[in-house]
Formats: sequence, structure tokens, C-alpha cells
Amino acid sequence: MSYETITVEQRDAVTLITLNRPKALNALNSKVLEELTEAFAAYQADSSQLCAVLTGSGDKAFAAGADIKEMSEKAAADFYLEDFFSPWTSEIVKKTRKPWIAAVNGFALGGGCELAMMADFIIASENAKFGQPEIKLGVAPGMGGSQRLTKAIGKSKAMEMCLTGRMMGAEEAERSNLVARVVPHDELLDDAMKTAAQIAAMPPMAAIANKEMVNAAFETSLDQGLVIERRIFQILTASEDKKEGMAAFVEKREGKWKGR
Ligand code: DAK
Repeated sequence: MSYETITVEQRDAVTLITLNRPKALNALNSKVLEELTEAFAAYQADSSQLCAVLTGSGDKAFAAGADIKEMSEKAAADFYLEDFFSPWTSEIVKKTRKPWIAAVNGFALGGGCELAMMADFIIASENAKFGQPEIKLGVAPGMGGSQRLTKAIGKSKAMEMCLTGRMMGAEEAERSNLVARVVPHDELLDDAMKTAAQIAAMPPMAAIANKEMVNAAFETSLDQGLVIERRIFQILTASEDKKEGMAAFVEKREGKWKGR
């Protein structure tokens, strides 16, 4: 499938999706979100693909937010009637059960920061800058920023960032648990692709299950989360990959996964 605003490449079992509007710092417009929706659905549906990486083209930005030029022309009724960006507010995240990583190579602002935070985890280049500057435009986060940023870095820092619009650099983002790791700018894509390949080499059903469990921690009480964890563990013990994984360990060899 060919796209206008993103590129999609399969490298073995890893799908690399690149936001491709570098002149607009990869700002997210309706077309980008429509194409991302298709690309993530295709990734989810393709059983040969076991992990994905989302990054931005060019050296400066992952995504500098929703496209302000597009939004400036819309009335409140348009946002409401089009249910602007609604798939990305939660639907796509829920439908993509397989793992994906955001490789943040520069500005991740507004909707760009929100998109990165929807990933299972973020690997950031040392040039990455995160922020929710919507207040400066007279609005506020609309794609989960007020919620996911607060859950990731806590109320005080999230509130400060939303109220002042200040950007957080990569080092502070790592210290604040917003990102899993910071790597040299030139090594970002390589590092993210290697990490994705490492995940893709794991038993695929167990990868989905691990993701589901960790995500449950955001939605449930500890007691409910522990039950979900136990139940998923118990289901996995019935899988062919569990049998193979444990046999491979005992026989000191690599496992061969069936994904079931
Ligand atoms: N939209 C459109 N174009 C953008 C853009 C953006 N967000 N950010 C940058 N650009 C464009 C610039 O206009 C410029 O284009 P030309 O003038 O060359 O045509 C080009 O990218 C290069 O940008 P600059 O010349 O400004 O580059 P600098 O290095 O000087 O500055 C910057 C980089 C990232 C600091 C600056 O560009 C900037 O402040 N950008 C805006 C950042 C921002 O405010 N982001 C938040 C946008 S609001 C919703 C869900 C979500 C949202 C809304 C609704 N619903 C569910 C309803 C999300 C809202 C947002 O994200």
C-alpha cells in the first residue's frame, strides 16, 4: 500500500512507520492520522509482523503536534461533527494488540507527544523535546496528554508542563520516567529497530500477553490487576510456546515459536 504522508517498510518481522512531512516538522493532519490508522491496522493484521517502530522523518521532529494550519480553519462544529482525531484518542491504541515503540528523534509536542505516549514505550534521541504547549494556542491537550503525561511523570511536572507549555529535554524525560532510554541521535533508529527485533524474536503470544498485563495496571485496582495477571499467566501455560520455551531452556537451545 502506498501512502502520502507516511512511509511503511517491513524489515523482517519489524514494521517501520515513518511520519513523512519533514517540512512541517511532521505535524499531524487528518490525512496523517487516517494513514496511520490504516498502517497500524495492517501491522496488526499481518501475522508475519511482530513489532513496530514509529518515528519521524528529518532530523528535527518526531511530530510538532497537530497541524495548526488545518485546525485554525476549523470551527467547533467541525471538530465535533468530524469527531476530529477520534480513532487515535483510544481506539487504535486498543486495537493494536501487538507491541510498538516510538523512536522520538526531535520535537514531540502536543499531539506528537500524545502519539509518542500511546506507544508501548519510548526510546528518545538525546535531541528529543517533549511538551504539551496547547495552552499557548488557547486550547488544551486533546489526544490524551493531560492523562497519559500525568500518569507517566506525576501531577506536579505534568501540570507545570501543561500550564506553561515548557518543553522537557531527553535527559529530564528519562529521569521522569517518560522514556525508557535515551540514545545518541545518530543511533536512535538502529537502536529502536534492534530493540524491536529483540521483541519480535520473543514468543508472539507471550509478547501480546505481557503488553496486556502491563496496560491493565493503568486501568484497574491492584487486586484486579493481579487477578488479570494470574489469569493471563494461566492461559499462557496452555500454549505450545510455553511447552517449547521451557523445553528449549532445559535442552539448552533456542526456542522455535509458533505464536500459539
Ligand atoms: N502545525 C503546522 N505546522 C507546523 C507545526 C504544527 N504543529 N509546527 C511546525 N510547523 C511548521 C512551521 O509552520 C514551519 O512551516 P513554514 O513556515 O516553513 O511553512 C515549519 O514547520 C518549521 O517550523 P518553524 O520554522 O517554526 O521551526 P523552528 O525550529 O523555528 O521551531 C517549533 C520549531 C517546534 C518550536 C515550532 O515550529 C513550534 O512551536 N511549533 C508548534 C508546536 C505546537 O504548538 N504544537 C502543538 C499543536 S496543538 C484533538 C486532539 C489533539 C489535538 C487537537 C485536537 N482532538 C481529539 C479534538 C492536538 C493539538 C496540538 O497538537
